[in-house]
Amino acid sequence: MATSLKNLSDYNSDQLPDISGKRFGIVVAEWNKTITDALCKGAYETLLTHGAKPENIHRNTVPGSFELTLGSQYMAMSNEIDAVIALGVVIKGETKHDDYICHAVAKGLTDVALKFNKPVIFGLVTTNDEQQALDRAGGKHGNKGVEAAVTAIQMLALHS
Ligand code: DLZ
Repeated sequence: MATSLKNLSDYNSDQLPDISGKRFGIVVAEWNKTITDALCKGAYETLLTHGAKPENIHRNTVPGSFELTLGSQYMAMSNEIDAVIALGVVIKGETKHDDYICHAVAKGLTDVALKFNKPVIFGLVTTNDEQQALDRAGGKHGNKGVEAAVTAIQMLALHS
């Protein structure tokens, strides 16, 4: 199979390729729902801004970030999805749960991407407290959902 590879650095957020025919899956964790909804809104609107059709953007929710891996696999295994964006917020607590979840999700999403040879974007916000998460979900540090969507578009452009 012939593959034309381009450099990721050929693209920036103002010069993204046409995605009008691309199909996206957004998987959103319900823990910290207000914040993950803001990430999802950022990702969804970014895809629309860059030409994706609303009917080509599919959204699924999963209970918590730990479930993002399997939720993403369900999306990635579909022939009707070209790229998956996984969104969650993990806030540090008194125990090491955050470490376990974040490592599992990072490894899991990597495995899904390689298994299905599709972009599966790691849109997990991992912070020490809720304010830091809000700052990254449309606050003073931007919106990681937007970044995740741009990354998905960039990755799709690498493999045409
Ligand atoms: C259990 C748990 C905890 C303590 N914290 C978070 C969190 O900050 N963010 C998140 O998305 N999910 C959390 N969860 C839930 C786990 O991701 C998972 O849903 C449960 O352990 C069930 O597998």
